Amino acid sequence: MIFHSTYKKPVLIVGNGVRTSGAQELLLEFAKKTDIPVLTTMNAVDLIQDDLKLGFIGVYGNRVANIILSHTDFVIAIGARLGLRQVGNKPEYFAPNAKLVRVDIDEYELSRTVKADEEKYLLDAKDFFSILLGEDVPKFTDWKRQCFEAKKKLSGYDKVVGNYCIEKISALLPENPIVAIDVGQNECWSAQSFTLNGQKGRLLIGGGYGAMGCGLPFAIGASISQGKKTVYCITGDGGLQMNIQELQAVVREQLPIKILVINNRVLGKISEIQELSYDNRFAQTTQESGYTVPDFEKVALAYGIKAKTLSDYSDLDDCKDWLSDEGPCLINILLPADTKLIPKMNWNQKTMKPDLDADIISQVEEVLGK
Ligand SMILES: Cc1ncc(C[n+]2csc(CCOP(=O)(O)OP(=O)(O)O)c2C)c(N)n1
Repeated sequence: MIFHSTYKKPVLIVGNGVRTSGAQELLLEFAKKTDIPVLTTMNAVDLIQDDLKLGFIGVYGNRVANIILSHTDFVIAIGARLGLRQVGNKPEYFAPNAKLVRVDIDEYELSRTVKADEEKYLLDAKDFFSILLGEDVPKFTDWKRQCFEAKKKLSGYDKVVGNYCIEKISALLPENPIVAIDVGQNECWSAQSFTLNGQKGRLLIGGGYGAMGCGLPFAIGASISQGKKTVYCITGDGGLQMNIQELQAVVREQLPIKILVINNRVLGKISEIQELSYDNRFAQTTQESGYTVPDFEKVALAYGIKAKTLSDYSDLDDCKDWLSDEGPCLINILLPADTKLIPKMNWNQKTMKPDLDADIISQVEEVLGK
């Protein structure tokens, strides 16, 4: 028996293991049957859409997802590593009031302890969902409603230009797009703010590997594996420069890959840390400190790929046709160099930066506390 009647505010945390085990349908069936709120890891943001989507947990996660975690009394983590990026470096602040159940097929991951009294199941996610579906689990409709009310209250917060840019891109893509994403701020903005149209779209995220430069090769592999299907590639300027020679593979193989460069002309994820945590001591991350970018439009044109530079993401409407035609393209979207990635979990605390108004936080706490 996994569920006990004492639990009033349970959540699932699902990781990409749920997809690799082929358990997505079972997850949806269980979530709909029980109304248990579902949170995801960053790698698994594309598992849950529409009226079930609350967001992802962790260091750069959606604030509402992390706040819900602090209110829950029961967490079942399935196919989710629960590593440092998800838990933070103070495990006692991770779901502090909750009993934790962890399900994984990787014995090594389960050999780590997140909470002293956690319950572990060395099981395939599909098998575990079959067990859950066989149990007599009550419905948690009120708790789910509270979670979505909290999400609504926070919906106007924690957005910067990178998030708006991703929202704009996702609004222009067709149903069920395949989107390959690089590493850095662009990756986190995508995870935070991409809305997939349809249930079968994919956001391919390298996640824990942190392999800058993966975006374009990821897109090439995804396109070829799907019979040269259209794939959208979201990348930073630094990531693109790491494997820029693969533009030739796009041309040679005639792949309809649409490259969207989120170009802030800095190695943003790192320059931001150097600014905020190292007293503005930039090193090889900004123009003044030894990092520069080429004119990506000209580079793409030299490879024979049509390209355009946009000084504002809102001009993306002008590229609508390019996003749906048969050929490759590169759209170089300029963002301010000082764009920040928010919110971010405070390493030694249970809160996220920036602090929000005490009033909105207490409203959210009240909604979830009822
Ligand atoms: C191969 C590799 N080198 C370095 C890093 C460390 N790193 C992570 S994000 C990042 C900056 C990425 O810059 P950019 O591609 O311009 O994206 P942005 O963060 O500005 O969106 C760096 C250097 C890494 N993850 N992988």
